[in-house]
Amino acid sequence: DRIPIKRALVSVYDKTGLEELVRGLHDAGVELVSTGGSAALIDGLGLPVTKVEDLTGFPECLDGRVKTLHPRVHAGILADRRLPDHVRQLSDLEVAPFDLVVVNLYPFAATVASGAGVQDCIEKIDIGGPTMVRAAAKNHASVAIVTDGADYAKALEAARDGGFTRAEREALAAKAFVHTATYDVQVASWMGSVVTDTSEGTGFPSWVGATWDKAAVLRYGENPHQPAALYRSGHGPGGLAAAQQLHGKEMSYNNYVDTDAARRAAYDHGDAPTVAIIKHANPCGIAVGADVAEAHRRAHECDPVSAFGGVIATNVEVSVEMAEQVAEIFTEVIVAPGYDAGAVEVLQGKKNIRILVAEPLAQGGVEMRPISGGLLLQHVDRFQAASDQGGDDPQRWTLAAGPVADEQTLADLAFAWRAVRAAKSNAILLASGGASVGIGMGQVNRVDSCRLAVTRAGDRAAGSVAASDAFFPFADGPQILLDAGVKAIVQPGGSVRDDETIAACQAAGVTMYFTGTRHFAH
Ligand code: 93A
Repeated sequence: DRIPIKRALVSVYDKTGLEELVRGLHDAGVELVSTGGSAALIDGLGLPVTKVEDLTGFPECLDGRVKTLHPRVHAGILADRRLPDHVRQLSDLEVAPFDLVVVNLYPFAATVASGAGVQDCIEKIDIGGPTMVRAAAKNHASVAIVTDGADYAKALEAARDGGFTRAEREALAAKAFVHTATYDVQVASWMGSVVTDTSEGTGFPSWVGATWDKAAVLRYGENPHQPAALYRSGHGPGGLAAAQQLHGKEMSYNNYVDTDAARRAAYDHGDAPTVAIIKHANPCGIAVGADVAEAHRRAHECDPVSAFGGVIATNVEVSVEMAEQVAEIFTEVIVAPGYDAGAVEVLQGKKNIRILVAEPLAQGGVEMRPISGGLLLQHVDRFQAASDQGGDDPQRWTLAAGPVADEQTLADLAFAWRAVRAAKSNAILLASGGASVGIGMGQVNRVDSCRLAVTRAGDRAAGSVAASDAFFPFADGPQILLDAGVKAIVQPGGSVRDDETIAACQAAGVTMYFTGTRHFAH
């Protein structure tokens, strides 16, 4: 699956190592095509080179903004040579394909860091470069993409040895997409802090509006002195941002935060009717039930004091029976994928409750969190992450102490393990019969979370099971659970002091499973 390198497109801003690369490519019989500055350097070495302008028949223009943005370049990169039709079209159009693309981008981040002015920074936003990089990476079946000088030696070796293998081209393509994604995040976060648009009174950066659609100006943010708005992603599933409100006051910023957390918690238990009650983005009760009304009763029982003024989410339609229960309790928001006939009318009896319909939570995706001067992106945490060490499926857990759990205990452990990640770390969740009975969360050490969970559970701690979102670093936390009468524990394991926790469980005759995988939520 090697593809011989016969023709290479070279367009690099940073010319470090370029001489050695192009000499080597030339010696290996590779034809070179290149942009202005890069072509001049190659020409200066006395090597034959085709200028992109000569290839396209179109001059580099607009101060270099348009150099390689031309179909003669991009058809040569994007043709999938496994497809006879692509090969035929190239030949009809008299476009020769590229086997190798070598690009490094305008130094945007370094220009910003040098203190350059806004316009200079804008000129350093590379457009043609990432376009070539992404095109070549997409078409890695036919083309190898090199974006890093550290890979030049490999490229030379490949040119001499019949080309890169498919696996090598794939790895280079993945690296290239990371490179362009990082680059765009640098641009986006710089624009966010520099190019601000205060015309709408919110003081939000204009790129926000370029990326998302403004859906509502909120009364205020987390506090009354913070201007706030809701933006909706123009792509993908609508989610909470596109929820329909059937009743009640306007949604507030904090309502959205809590409702989002509630939905996450409610959609973690598969098809089982599930109810999560959230306050300040943390659960004060999560339960599954034979029906949604039962799930709600049991979620509410976990911590009725905290559930006052809470946000309720379900993963199934709200029944009239559940609506009657909710109508008894002061509730800020209820969100569900739908409502049985008559349920909305019952809820509407409460003037202030916000009633939302939102499509089921889509799993997966990417989430963002801004930090000062930047933006963090990550894939959303998900279940069933089977790893070499274990996974979320109880079948993959390792028995670390005590007897094998009976079916009911294992089901409770599985529920607790799924529910615990709805609480902010450090999180300890006690459960019994598919309902949380005590949750300790958001503490800066795991011992306090254990204490909190046990205190909240009261006499329900005895005979319950416990889940910990990450491993116990010491046996002190588990000892609190054991002293309270917890009958089984599930946790990731992996601490250097696991043996102390195992010994404590053994001494108490309590079952403990290791999942080998953790679910922090900060
Ligand atoms: O201004 S651009 O965004 N427009 C383009 O069409 C284009 N094509 C290549 N920048 C473009 N490039 C970039 O030029 C490459 O990413 C590379 O960083 C640089 C190489 O230019 P030269 O070979 O003239 O030094």
